[in-house]
Amino acid sequence: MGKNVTQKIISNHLVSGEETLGSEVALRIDQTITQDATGTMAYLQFEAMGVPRVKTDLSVSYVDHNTLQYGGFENADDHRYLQTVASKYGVHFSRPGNGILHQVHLERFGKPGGTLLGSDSHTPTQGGLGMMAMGAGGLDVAVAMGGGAFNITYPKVTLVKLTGKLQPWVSAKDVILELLRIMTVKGGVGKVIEYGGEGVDCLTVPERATITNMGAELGATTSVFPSDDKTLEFLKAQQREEDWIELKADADATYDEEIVIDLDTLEPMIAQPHMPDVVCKVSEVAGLKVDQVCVGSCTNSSYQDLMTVAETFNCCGDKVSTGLDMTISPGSKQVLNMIARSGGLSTLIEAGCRILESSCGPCIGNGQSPPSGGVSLRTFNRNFIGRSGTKNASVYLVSPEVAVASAIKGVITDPRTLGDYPNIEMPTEFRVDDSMILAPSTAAESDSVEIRRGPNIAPLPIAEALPDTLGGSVLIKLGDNITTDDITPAGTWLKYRSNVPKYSESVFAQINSTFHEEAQAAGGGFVIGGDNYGQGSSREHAALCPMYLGIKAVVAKSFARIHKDNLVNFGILPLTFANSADYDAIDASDELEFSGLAEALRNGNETIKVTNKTKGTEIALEHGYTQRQIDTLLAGGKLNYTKSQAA
Ligand code: MIC
Ligand code: SF4
Repeated sequence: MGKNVTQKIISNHLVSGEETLGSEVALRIDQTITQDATGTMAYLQFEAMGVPRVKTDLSVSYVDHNTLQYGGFENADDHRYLQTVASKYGVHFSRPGNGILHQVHLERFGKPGGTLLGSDSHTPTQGGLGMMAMGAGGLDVAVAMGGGAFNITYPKVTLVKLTGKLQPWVSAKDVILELLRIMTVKGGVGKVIEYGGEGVDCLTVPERATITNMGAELGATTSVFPSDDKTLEFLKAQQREEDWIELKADADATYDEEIVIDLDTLEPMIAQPHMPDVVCKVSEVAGLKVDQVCVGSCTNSSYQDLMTVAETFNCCGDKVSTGLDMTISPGSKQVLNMIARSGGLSTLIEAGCRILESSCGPCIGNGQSPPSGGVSLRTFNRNFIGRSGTKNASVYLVSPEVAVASAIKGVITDPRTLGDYPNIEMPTEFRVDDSMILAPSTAAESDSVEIRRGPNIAPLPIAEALPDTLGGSVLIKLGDNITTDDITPAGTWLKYRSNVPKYSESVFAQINSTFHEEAQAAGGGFVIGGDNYGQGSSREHAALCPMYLGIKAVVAKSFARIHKDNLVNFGILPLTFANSADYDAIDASDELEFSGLAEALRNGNETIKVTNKTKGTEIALEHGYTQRQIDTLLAGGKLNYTKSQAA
């Protein structure tokens, strides 16, 4: 039987496991990427593993998140640590200013048919090149750098069939917003989203990458496009033709599910506050006054995106409305340089845009927090409450076309009302200059490279082996779709990513500012969640910091994939209600006890019982762990487990 693109890549990288739906497979990882906000932990963990050099084909460490943090040495120390540790262990280092990891990796390194593991949830961006690229916690990436396989549940493959052709002023962002409307933020869990159909032909690689990037918001394992002539065109334009292979689904390939999106009739779409799946047509909310427009992020900061914005100002001879602020963050140095040379940058400056660095910037809450109660339109991928830094702001997610139309008019505007579409083509030649990517030391030189650590780099906390009895109280009870930004916020906290004791003060701080003190005073305890607990970012801090505070288990209706893996990696038990109605049978402050826990896991029991001592009831929980996850939990997390395996 024929195979689809996903199945082909999995087969070519299979280390162990059965290629059947739902079984755990271990995959060989060709490349890894990290960014500074998750990278310091990944490299501290890599160091703790004691492997002398990375064993991947290519590993790259990017600095793009905390590039401009105000008030202290922390970020600069982190950057210095990252640069030295990369050089020592054989990792390429992309300097601050070179751009956002996903954009730069697409330009310079991603390879069709390969596998990539990244400590960032938007790693699937490289699916735009036909790569199987997955987000994971830093520890999983560290293990992959050490040559270890990455485990996934053999996914369902959903075919998203694109028919027709994008119409003027409608772009790739609208495709993924429409898919989010259809599938919701948990619709992709356990699935790979594979794109096909004739509509694929009208999309350039950067456009495809916008779509696969935001597949992260569906909760999908990853998203992937075929590798075709368009892929070859892009790689040629990046002077990397030799990286191309053709990769297409066989004619008789089958899929577990099929969704059709008709590009001919697709309209400009918008995600409303405060979730990426609260999507409607722009025309339905047109006219709403806007206070801020931000263009950029790993979703929409390519040359084509920014030139579309510039040319729209140009054609209409217009400026940014006096009622709002507009910022532009180019995705990479290459993009910034090219819009500068083509005159686009000057158009943007003349129009009144504020030009920011090539980095994540406002997307991760570094600057540009909207005014109180303000409306912010962003070409980004996440609009979770508070992520912008202003809790009562309303953040909308849109395409660059909608962003510029609204910036000109001062209110949310359907760009189709503007006139002729500029229709920017992908360049046939990009300006290639890798001088901001530093090659590592050679193996022979590596001994003489000194790793430099500042005081912000705190030692790694390590979990303890799982005891047989776990007791304590419910420290917090939460609803559905709790994000990792709710658990460990970014913004002003970001500079403590290498300092777990300090960063742990942020845990659930947006919900209860004294949570960390209460947790520590109680000697730890439990968290209760609803559906899709831990969605959003891959930050393992959302497990590591709760572990540091003594959280022993999270009981929820369901979990997001990366976060569930991160909990296991740090020795916290993710458990689900056998009967979701039992969510109502546990309240905050209830005393819970698990007895015979380790024993039950060792014996392969599929159900675990927890006693609610306050209510005098017993509740059945499920875990769905694989043997590897059980061994990891029993050992007290992945670092302990990996070390014991190596020994
Ligand atoms: C994000 O978009 O939330 C981040 C910051 O890029 C994260 C990683 C992180 O928390 O450091 C992600 O998406 O994984
Ligand atoms: Fe950076 Fe935002 Fe992309 Fe995360 S989503 S990698 S913060 S640009």
